[in-house]
Amino acid sequence: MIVAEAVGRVLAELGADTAFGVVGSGNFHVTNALVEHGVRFVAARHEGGAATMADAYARMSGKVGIVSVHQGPGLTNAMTGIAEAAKSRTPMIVLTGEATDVRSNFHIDQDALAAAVGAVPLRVTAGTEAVEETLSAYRTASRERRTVVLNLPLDVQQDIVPWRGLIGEFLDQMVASHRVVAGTAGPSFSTPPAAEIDALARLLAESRRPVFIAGRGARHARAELEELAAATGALLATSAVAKGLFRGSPWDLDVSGGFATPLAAELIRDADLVVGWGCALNMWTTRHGRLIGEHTTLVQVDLDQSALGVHRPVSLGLVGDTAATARTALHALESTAATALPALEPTGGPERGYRSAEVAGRIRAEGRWQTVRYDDEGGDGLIDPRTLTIGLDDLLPAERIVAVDSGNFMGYPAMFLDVPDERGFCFTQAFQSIGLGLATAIGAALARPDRLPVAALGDGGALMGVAEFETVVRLGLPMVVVVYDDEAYGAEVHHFGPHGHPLGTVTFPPADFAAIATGYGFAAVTVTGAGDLAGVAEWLKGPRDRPLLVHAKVTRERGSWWLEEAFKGH
Ligand SMILES: Cc1ncc(C[n+]2csc(CCOP(=O)(O)OP(=O)(O)O)c2C)c(N)n1
Ligand SMILES: [Mg+2]
Repeated sequence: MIVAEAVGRVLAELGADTAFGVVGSGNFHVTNALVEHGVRFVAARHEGGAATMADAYARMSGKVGIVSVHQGPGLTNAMTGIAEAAKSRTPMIVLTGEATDVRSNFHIDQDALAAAVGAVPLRVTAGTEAVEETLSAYRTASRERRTVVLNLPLDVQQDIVPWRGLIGEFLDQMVASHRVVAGTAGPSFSTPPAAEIDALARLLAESRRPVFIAGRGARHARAELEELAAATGALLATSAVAKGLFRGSPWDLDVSGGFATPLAAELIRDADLVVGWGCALNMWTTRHGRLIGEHTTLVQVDLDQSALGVHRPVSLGLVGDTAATARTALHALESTAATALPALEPTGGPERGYRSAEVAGRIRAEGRWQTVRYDDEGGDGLIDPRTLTIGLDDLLPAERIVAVDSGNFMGYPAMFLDVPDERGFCFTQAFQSIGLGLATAIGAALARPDRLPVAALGDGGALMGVAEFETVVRLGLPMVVVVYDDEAYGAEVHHFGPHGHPLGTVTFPPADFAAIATGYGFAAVTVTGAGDLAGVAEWLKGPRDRPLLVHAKVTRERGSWWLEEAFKGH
């Protein structure tokens, strides 16, 4: 067996079931080896799409994402998606050919490229090392939640791997022992030291108005966090990437930060204790700190010591797995006599901590954007994006998986489209790149074929990622792609327009998205008013054998208010 085949086989044996890529000569053999050993290969039309699809697939399936690209330009094309994955700590392996001969047109410093965006550059160096080096790449990706660029030098790819030789059996055993950890890319189950657990339990026991904010590192910890929150009377919120985690709980405030409802913002600001669980507590989640009250005690639980206190100073930082830490803290609270912690307040009926009948009633009445009043500004052939999104929310089945691109429009789908749980929302925006939304929806759709995939894009992001329109059609995905079309890079228009700057570089003539999509094989509906949504209802009733593009011509007078929040971050 040659190196390229061995790498593919090892990854397949470790449990990789889907890989995304664009095949050239430098990754031809490794990709075919993946396929031969049972991995589904999804051909993207641009490597940027492939990397983002794998990232989204990993986020929504819990598996390690696998990407396969050609050396040089194949890798450079994939870089934006790799940067997003690396910043988000997505466990992912990018298999790439590598031209090590400096005289090759394809030669670039691929290690430097990977390192520059926070990915881990690794390499297969020889036939005798190929299995161990591939296992090592997998370990780094899955256990350390890193995005790995695994270089496969062209001259090494043909080396013979002594798989069936003297050490063949040993290698088989090694693969088998790694497979135990391979199926899931989950975190380890470490807990903080007992003294820190006691300190957390004490703060919880003393708090009158605790709020939990769960981030990506807590997406596996719903049950544990809900139990601890119930015992301490905490309200529940998430960062944008964990949206949906507490769906169905009467104490769910939905997303904290720029997308928070006025009620959620008020309740979080009034908390006396905020605990961030696997959540960076960054400028988005805290609205540049404004959601953290002056007298609020801030606590952070994270697997990584280095994540603690980075964005906001915390009174207490605990290193541990979020589920295990919550469970241990609950035990500590329940055995207060043994641990000399203050006893929890007596329950006094259902009321405890922040959980009063009044708060429950307000969450029921005002806890969702759909119920927040607004003045519809549509007319003259343009639909208000809020009316559009609420209309879609009513029509689309609840079992959906929503992916959102970046831009001025992005809050509308993030705020007004409900999702069934944390695997119903895929938000690849750690790098704030536009153009990733459609590929995100494709990766998410393949991870959750039981759900209707919805891609929400701006006109700019849609055209940047347009190559993957063909992929959606070819894969037969029953996807709804919504284009919020303001004929502009609206984010720039609304940021610079009010200051009188010329806007010719960021505005465009009308583009006929319905015609563009139809050319790729989509069904299409153009929406200029709420009545046009009947076309969406009709498509939903039909066989859904072609994806649907909803070309929404949206109002454009004003920027969305979360946009100014975004520009504060630059
Ligand atoms: C790859 C990349 N290029 C440029 C930008 C800067 N940028 C941020 S939002 C935006 C406009 C996006 O336009 P569109 O998709 O139509 O959404 P809109 O803002 O109009 O709602 C641009 C160009 C970016 N974030 N990422
Ligand atoms: Mg636009």
